[in-house]
Amino acid sequence: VDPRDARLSMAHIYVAFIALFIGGLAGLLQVLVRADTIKLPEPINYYQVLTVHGVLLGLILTIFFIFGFQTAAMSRAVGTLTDQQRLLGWIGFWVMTVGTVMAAVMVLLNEATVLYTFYAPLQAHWIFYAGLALVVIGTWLAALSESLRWIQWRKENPNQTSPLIGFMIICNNLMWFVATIGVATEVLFQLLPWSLGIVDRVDVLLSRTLFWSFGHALVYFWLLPAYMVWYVVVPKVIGGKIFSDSLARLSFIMFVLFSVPVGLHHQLTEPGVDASWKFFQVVLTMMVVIPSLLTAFSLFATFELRGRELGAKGVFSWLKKLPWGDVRFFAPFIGMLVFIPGGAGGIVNASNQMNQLIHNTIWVTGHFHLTVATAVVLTFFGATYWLVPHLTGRQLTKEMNKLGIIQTILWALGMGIMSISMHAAGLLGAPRRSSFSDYGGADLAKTWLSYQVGQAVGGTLLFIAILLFLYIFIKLRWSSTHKGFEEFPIGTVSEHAQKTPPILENFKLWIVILVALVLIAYTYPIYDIISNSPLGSKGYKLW
Ligand code: HAS
Repeated sequence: VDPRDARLSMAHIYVAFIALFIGGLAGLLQVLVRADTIKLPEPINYYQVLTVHGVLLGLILTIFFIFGFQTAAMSRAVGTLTDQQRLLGWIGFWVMTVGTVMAAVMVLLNEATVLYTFYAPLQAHWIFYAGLALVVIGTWLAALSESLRWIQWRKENPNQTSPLIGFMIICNNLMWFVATIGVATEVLFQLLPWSLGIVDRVDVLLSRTLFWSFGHALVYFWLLPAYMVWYVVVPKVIGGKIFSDSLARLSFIMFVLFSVPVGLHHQLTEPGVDASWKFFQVVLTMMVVIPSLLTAFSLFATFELRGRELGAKGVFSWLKKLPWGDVRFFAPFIGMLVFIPGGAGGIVNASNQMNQLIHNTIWVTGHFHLTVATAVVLTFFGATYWLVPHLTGRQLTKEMNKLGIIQTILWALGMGIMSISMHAAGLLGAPRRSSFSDYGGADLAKTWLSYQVGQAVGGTLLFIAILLFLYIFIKLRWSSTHKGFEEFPIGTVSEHAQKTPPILENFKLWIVILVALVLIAYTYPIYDIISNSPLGSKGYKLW
């Protein structure tokens, strides 16, 4: 990666890891409070800490890391950014950073204790919403800067298939542009005017619906960069080949099509939305499971083919041939493994009857700690171990590799203990997003206690793992003893794979289908919400 692009990428990564430290500390406080081990000193309250945790880890760590990673990957695989593209990237970075500081200050002042989902009726200071709006605008500029580089490549190489990781970044950015329209509408036309006192009331159902039209695509925006590492980087690290270029592209296109029109599966218990629309979006949710199943198939194939190439004969003996001692493989692999139960939990959540049981319980928190906080974040950690030395002219030494393996094991162990406890307590009815309470000595609440201790043990291990990760990061970034060269691994496609059909790169077609699906899935439900709004005859003047 060109050093000028590397600087832009690293700037994002610094902000991401500052967020990781503060957000992780907030997480530690939460598990300790829930287990009744500590009490927060006045005037700090539980929901304030929960908001710090969710916003910094769910939004800031992920968004900044993803744009840092994508900028570096675009520069490496497609080509160095032009000066204008890089300038746009820097403007995006600063707009996002200013927005983050505005939002973070309001949360720390307890003026925006609205959790990371921030929809009405919880209300924050307008500076928090303005900060979030800037973060979104900044991401658009960052995404545009990367996308322009890819468009330039297409012009310079007509009728050729673009580099796989570049194509994947375009898919992720396209999904992001479309997904953020809903949340930008909510922030600009509902939350900002409301918090500024320009309007007295906003429609809460509309606010939630607009949020979730973005909220589920957000989870795939987190996931797809991890998939980029799984599809493109891991095959190179293990010395194998990408199983199929077409299959990888097909799965990304399916994410583009089906990630946005599925938000209602977060609102299955919402009384104000007609069941038929929920059913329709649940069908689309099951469609968005398919690309993950394609991915699982493709990864198994990559691993097995490589193992066989190295002489494995038995049904599973290829597993033994994988490079278990290499953290660049080990961390993302553990992420993949954990994604199997995480994804299965998602299918449970999306099934209407089972959703009635788990909705708003701590089961859901367990689900997303397996998916985003393990499958995705462990992959990001694994990528950091080679990306940061690559970008800063250093090397992943044997000693750091070993520490990375220990860090991965600690993370998997901590998350395993915490998430299993969360799933179990959730099935017993323990609510999510609540501080410690014995609920007036209720018998049911007593059954949750041991699981809350489990969560505290897991959460403490996780905080230790964060400290170890940051130590490795600082060593890899600044220690002069690590000077050298580290590869940015990009795999090549297997010679047995079929040629990629050009239709997969026909974004005009995919955009038309995507817009049609979003319009079908949301036009009527939103019309229905507005026309039945409790704001009465002023229903159309919601903002
Ligand atoms: Fe989810 C709630 C449904 C995936 C994150 N989800 C959440 C929330 C978050 C989140 C943050 O339908 C909470 C939001 C809030 O605060 O309220 N989710 C799904 C479904 C999927 C899914 C159907 N979720 C994710 C991913 C996330 C994520 C990915 C983050 C990155 N989720 C829901 C629903 C709710 C929900 C409801 C709302 C619940 C409620 O009522 O509130 C699917 O996309 C999952 C498909 C995945 C698979 C797994 C494929 C496995 C692979 C690994 C292969 C492994 C290998 C290694 C090769 C089917 C690809 C193998 C090696 C060996 C040796 C074995």
